[in-house]
Amino acid sequence: MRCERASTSRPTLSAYFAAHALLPGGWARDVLIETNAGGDIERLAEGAKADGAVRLWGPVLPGMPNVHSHAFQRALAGTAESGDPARHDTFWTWRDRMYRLVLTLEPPDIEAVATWVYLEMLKSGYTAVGEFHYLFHTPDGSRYDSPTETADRVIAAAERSGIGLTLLPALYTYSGFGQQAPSSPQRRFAMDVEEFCALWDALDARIGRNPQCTLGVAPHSLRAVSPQSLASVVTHVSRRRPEVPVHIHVAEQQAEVDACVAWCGARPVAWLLEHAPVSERWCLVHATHLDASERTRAALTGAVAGLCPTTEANLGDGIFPAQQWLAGQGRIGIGSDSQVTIDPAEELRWLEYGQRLFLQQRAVLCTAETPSVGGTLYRVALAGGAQALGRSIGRIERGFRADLVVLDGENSAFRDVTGDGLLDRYIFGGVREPVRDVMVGGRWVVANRRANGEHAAKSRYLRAVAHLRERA
Ligand code: NGQ
Ligand code: ZN
Repeated sequence: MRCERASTSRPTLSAYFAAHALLPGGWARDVLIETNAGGDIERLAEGAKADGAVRLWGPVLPGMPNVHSHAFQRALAGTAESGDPARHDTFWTWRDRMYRLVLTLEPPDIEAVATWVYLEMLKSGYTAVGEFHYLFHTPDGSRYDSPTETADRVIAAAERSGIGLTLLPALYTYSGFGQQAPSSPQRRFAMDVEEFCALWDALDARIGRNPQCTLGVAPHSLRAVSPQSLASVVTHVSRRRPEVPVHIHVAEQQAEVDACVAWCGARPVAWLLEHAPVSERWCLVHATHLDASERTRAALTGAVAGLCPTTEANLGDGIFPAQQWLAGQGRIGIGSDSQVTIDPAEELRWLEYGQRLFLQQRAVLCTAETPSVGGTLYRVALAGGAQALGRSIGRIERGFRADLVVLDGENSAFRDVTGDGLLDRYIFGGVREPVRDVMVGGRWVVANRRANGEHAAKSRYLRAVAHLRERA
């Protein structure tokens, strides 16, 4: 990935003027945002004059981080929705279908699908993504000449689209608790700790210091690693980079919880809290199944719960106890995971709706200080998302990346409303195409709803998907 460096001479600033912008201290009026050549916010003034600044077309939000993506699964979205009344369709039968897709993707397909998915993310208001990447080997399990072959494709896709990337290479060694041998389709990603650490080091060298891209690590799940391999990879990467984000799928399915209890006598989150240095650096993806003690203790670590409400609904995972989690100071980030939905507003809406349906209440995820549900959810997901992705994002503030989402000020939903009411309309108002323009790292990547290179990226995506269907 190209490294944008701030020039050592006086940086050229670009100036933008927003009538309304969501700043860390709250909604502000007449905000002048100046960005430097390195893509950071250099200056910020409230109650300012527009002067020569570019006027933005609507209310301005910090771009939303997407903490959990498997980009390639876009090719499966909407194709696995028929069932058989005679048998239960479950997460595990869906996973068999997903694995069939896994065995058809060649590196150019991985790049074409990811590029298009990242453009879709940008158009919907995500400005950064955590790509939980595990398709490292060839479809028959042999190794590519370059161990970073497929990760390079993900990096290239992020670079071409313009989205900020936290690459999360995944260690996947076993098919189940107690170090069960990987299944046949898992040959595409199964590897041991030694091979994984060499790969991680190669990626670390490849990415280097880059304001648009950073590296994390992802022990896939407690099912897929052993206590020793989990400890080894976390120690290895932390020695090189103590601040590195650690992401893990943790308690998504009840069957997974049951298998964990059968293996060690403890539930997965309880086991993890006992045996791993869970902290603010960690993102507990699909921490769906928590008992009261796990919930309280996990929230206190400062780890982010990585929630993907539309995927969790699609896969029949269960409902995360978001009300109690937030009441216990728990942190939350949102993700598009299997890409059945690529829209932060829809993830946040379903996070709230899951609680409403379960509790038979309204306006659940809000606080006395922030009575607006939209205002609460958007802020919570910005803070948790930025933390989980380990980059300076999620705030319109000096020194942070200039990642901005401009809502469509001409849409009637956003007229005659200010402050958090805008976020309630955005998330719950049934607004079609609410996002107009998107800036990432000081660069416009979506202008008037069109993403840079959208046409070519879409053709490449459609061609890739057609090939995949032929190969399936
Ligand atoms: C994944 N997806 O890594 O893509 C998983 C399925 C697995 C979700 N957990 C694979 N939603 O869990 O082994
Ligand atoms: Zn996942």
